[in-house]
Amino acid sequence: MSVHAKRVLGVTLGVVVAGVLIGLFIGLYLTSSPGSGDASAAQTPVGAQLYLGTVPAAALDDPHPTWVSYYAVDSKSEHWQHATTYVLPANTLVRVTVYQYDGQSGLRNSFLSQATGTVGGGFVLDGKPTQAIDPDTASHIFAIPQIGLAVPLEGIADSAKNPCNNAPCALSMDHHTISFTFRTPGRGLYRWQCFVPCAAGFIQGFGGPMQTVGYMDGFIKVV
Ligand SMILES: [Cu+2]
Repeated sequence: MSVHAKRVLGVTLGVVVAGVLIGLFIGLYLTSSPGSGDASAAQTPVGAQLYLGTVPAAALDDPHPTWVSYYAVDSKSEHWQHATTYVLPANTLVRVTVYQYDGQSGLRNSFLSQATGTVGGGFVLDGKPTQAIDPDTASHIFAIPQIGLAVPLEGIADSAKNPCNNAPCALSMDHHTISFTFRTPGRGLYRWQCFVPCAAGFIQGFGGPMQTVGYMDGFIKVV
C-alpha cells in the first residue's frame, strides 16, 4: 500500500470512529434524562425529595401528645419519624411533598396565603397548580424566612368524614397533598417555621408547639 493510500485509509477510519462516537454521545447521553417518580417531577429535574406530614396532634406516646406537629414521613405516608431537622444538599432543587392532615386555623396575615420563593412561584395542591389559598382555610405554613420561601398548607374541612387525630396518619384518611420545589442555598443551618397561629389552647395560638423546636419549628441543615 502506498503512503498516500495509508493516509486515506487512516483519515477514513478516523472519520468513521468519530462519527460513531458522536452518534453514541447523542443517542446515549444527550437524549437520556434522569428517572423520575411522577409527571410533575419530570418537568423539573430535582436532586432531592423531602416528605413531610402535618398533624393536629403528635403521637399518643409523644411527650406532648396534644401538640400540633410536623413529622418526617416517607412517600407513602407509612413511616413516621418525629423529626423537624432535615438534611438537604446545597444548591440543589428539592421537591417537598407535605401530607397535611390538620384542620383549618386561618392566617392573621393574609399575605402568607400566597406562595413565595418556590421554583415557578407556586405550588401544587391536590394535583392542581396553585398560587394562593383562602387565608381562612390555612392550616400551616412551611417557611424558611432567610431564603424568602413560604408555602401555605390548606387545612381539611370541618366536615371531613375520616380525619386523623394523632400521628401517624395514613393516606386513606382525610388530607391534602401539597408539593413544591425550591432551590437550597449554600451550606449552613437555616431555620424553618410555621406562621399560622395553630397552637390550640395557647394564648393567641402562638405558644407551645409554635415556640418549641420539634413541632412547628425546625432547621434545614444544608450540607
Ligand atoms: Cu402550624
